[in-house]
Amino acid sequence: LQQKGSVIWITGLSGSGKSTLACALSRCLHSRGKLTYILDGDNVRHGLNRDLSFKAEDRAENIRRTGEVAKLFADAGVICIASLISPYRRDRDACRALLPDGEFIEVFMDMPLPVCEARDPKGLYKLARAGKIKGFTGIDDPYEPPFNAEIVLQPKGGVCSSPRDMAETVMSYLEEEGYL
Ligand code: GGZ
Repeated sequence: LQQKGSVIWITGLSGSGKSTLACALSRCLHSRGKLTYILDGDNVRHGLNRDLSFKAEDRAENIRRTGEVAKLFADAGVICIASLISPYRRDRDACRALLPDGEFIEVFMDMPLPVCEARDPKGLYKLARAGKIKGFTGIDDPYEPPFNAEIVLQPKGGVCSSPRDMAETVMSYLEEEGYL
């Protein structure tokens, strides 16, 4: 097997484009002959983590389990793309610590809350503003941005990049750092 596994961990608010980037990135990697697997918070919460709520300790457990599974994929030589809000720095850093240096690549979707809230693809921000969802990240629950993410994606001059362009940015990083 030629491929070396790694974990690409995408963190950011709901509606920041994590899942979309994960799909676009996975497609780019496939076209380069790389094997990938996406662990998306929303999906993992329907199966493996369906017993977990959104209170802090359950979010921590959600991240911990997903990080352990991501590590298994990386051990098997797969590029595992994890896309979860993962709002707490400590939980993300614990996942990083599971992997050898250089095998955990943190991607921060640095999207302003108003942009995410305006997108509101599932109407969850609206419900959170109305008090119908309690403890919603960015509204009445914290999000701790990373201090040392390998890649930070943010709008340029107030304009958000397309998913494809964001995927290209990550691909350039992977290329330059010798992952491809
Ligand atoms: C944040 C919530 C909440 C609360 C439901 N806070 O954008 P989505 O809708 O489709 O994906 C979000 C998903 C978050 O799951 P994660 O596993 O990524 O979260 S964490 O890493 O914090 O454990 C959102 C929806 O679930 N959702 N309630 N209270 N997002």
